[in-house]
Amino acid sequence: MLQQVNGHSSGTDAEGKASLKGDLQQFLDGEAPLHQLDDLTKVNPVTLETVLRCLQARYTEDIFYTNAGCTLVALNPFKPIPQLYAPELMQEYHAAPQPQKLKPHIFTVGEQTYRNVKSLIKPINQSIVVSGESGAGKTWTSRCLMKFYAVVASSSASCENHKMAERIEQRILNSNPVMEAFGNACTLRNNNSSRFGKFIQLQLNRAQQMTGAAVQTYLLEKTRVACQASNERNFHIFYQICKGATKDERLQWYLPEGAAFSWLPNPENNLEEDCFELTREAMLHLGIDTPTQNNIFKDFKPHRTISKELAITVLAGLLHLGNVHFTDSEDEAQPCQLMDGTKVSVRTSASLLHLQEDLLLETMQIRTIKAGKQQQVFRKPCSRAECDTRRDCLAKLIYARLFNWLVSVINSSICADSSSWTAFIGLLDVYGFESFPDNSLEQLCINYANEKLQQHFVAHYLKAQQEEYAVEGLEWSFVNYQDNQTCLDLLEGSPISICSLINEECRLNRPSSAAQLQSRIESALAGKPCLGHNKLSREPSFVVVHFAGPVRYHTEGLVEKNKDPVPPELTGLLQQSQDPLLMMLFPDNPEEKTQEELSGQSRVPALTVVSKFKASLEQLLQVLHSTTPHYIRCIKPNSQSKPQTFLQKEVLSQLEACGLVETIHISAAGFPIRVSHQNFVERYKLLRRLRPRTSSGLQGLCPARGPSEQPLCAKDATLQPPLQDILHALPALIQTATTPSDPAETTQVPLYCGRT
Ligand code: AOV
Ligand code: MG
Repeated sequence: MLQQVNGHSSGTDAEGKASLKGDLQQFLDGEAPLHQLDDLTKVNPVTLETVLRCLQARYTEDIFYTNAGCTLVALNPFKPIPQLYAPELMQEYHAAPQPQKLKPHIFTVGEQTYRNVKSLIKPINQSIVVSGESGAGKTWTSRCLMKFYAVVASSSASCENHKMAERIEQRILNSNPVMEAFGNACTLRNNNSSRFGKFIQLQLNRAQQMTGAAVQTYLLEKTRVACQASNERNFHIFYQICKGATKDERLQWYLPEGAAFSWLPNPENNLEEDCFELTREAMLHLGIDTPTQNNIFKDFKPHRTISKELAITVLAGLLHLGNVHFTDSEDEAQPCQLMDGTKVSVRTSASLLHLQEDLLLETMQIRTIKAGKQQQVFRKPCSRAECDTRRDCLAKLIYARLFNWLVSVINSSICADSSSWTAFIGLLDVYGFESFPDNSLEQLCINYANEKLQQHFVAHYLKAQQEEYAVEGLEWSFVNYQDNQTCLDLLEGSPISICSLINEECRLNRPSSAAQLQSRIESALAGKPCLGHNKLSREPSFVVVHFAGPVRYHTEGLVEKNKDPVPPELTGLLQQSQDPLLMMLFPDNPEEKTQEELSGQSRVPALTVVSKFKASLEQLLQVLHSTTPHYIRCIKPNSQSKPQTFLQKEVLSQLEACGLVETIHISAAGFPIRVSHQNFVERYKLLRRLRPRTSSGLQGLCPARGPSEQPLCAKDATLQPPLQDILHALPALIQTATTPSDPAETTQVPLYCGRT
């Protein structure tokens, strides 16, 4: 149960109102330039058009951050602005008595969360949800916030801890280039698009020093290793090794200059992300390689001390594997033969992966089936398409495990003992909403994750806050908002949803064509409001009207991708590798039967990709719910990634999709400070000592009330006098308070309260 105190979070009420009214009046009189409005709640009237005009005016003046009530809007400048992220500026926000009085910035949000973890009663975990469509600037923002925390936390460290602190912070920062090299790729929408979701917990002790961090990743788009859409690229790391390897390394990895690889499309595009040196350095700092590093990170298990060269060798092996191509076999009883000139690729790949050449080839060409009570083994030559699928499957299997291994190495390097920290700040950076000409299961999962996050925002802010006012009996005129529940019902609801139908097809394990899946979805979910019309497409597909726009998903290959089957022979093959890294990734231990192996045996129902992803999202949302959330909305001013280009139509659709205007209305009209009874009592009880009162004074306020009892309510006549006393005393108290506002209880906003 919460109490609401109607007022400003910064400065006195009088100051706040005066400056606000001044700004507003000036704006209405046409005196103040629109770009000077730092908070969109000050725009009058608040409409999509006025908000858009204000953002455009600020963008034109190179002002990229604007408050919008409880959220911060971040426009992507698409050009480097070093002074905007300088360490000196970080320190300025950190040192400011009231950072929210400075210009809107991601550092305000960073500083707010940082101060909030230092609570009076018990530290409260914080989270920053960075959202926006693909290419809007989420990863950039998360990276800058991590730097911010690294700078401010190391400045809070005592002298003796300073060195240690810098090391841990540096290691945390070093995780970024490594994870981006292996997990990001150039897509049609973003040259550095994250192809995995990431939630990083920055762990802090009571003294606000960063003691460690933990990274959780979500569903890597592993299909990209073996299949890239036209004009897109594979993961950056492949280009990095091909461009950045030294002469000796080229020899070692069989990567002659200018070599062509089927899985390396568009190598001529030189991106700044192609810098191998940066990844190497970061890997080194994370403890991958060299005995010196092993000494520093003593907690490393011996099997983790794998050199980065080994990882690169495996990657080079995958590139050569991609050059293995088969021809159709005229005789079904005979295996497909290798295409001319590709035998050398099998040999090179086998050599780099430390596998037997003939075994590698045979595993791709021939399927073994166990049948009967005696589990008799039958060998069946695969069709050309099946050979290709098995080759791709090998690559995906290796790459996914390599990525997970890297994440585990990073975690071992940065994770702190749980006793050394008391609270965390969680930074969420997932793949943004995307819609391509060809969308498949990957986009379905990505857009589903974005729907879930939008729902978290809607539920937490737009819905819960208004419902709370009603429960508390406060006067409130309801602000309508776009609830995306109907879309989520279509995607994941019970008993029937798109996810359940795709899962069902996997469970039944029956041959079903893409057209059949389309018609099943159309008939089982007919009439659902978010299922769009599918008249234009010649290929089997269905349309989902997401909060951010409609997306057409092709059904071809969807079920197979969702099953993600791994034939046991493939894992068996990799278990025979003599490569130290592969031996670790594929332990030859029958007790450690993996999900993939089990799924290959088909008698054990395996979890599908969608089910696993859904479960991991639910876990994530549980974590988010247990924190005080803060929101940053990244907006892409144009889809060509150009600086100085603000395309109104494109921005407008993003503003509409995220419900920004509704957010501003609620923030402007709402109660910016929300204090739980217990925290309020704890925090302001000293007023009793300051001003002892008897009948109507502060004495009557707290002692008799526990947290579970009725809340203070503005309409409760018997409590009005003490509440007024407190409100009068608050400005002075806030100024003299040694600690900043208590986290659980304040929304981050509030420059304007319409209910004063
Ligand atoms: P995303 O994370 O939101 O997309 P990024 O953070 O990768 O988007 O941003 C895309 C590109 O925009 C970056 O590579 C930068 O070139 C540029 N950019 C973003 N923010 C800034 C900034 N504040 N200053 C300068 N340039 C910026 V995706 O990962 O695709 O959803 O899956
Ligand atoms: Mg990203």
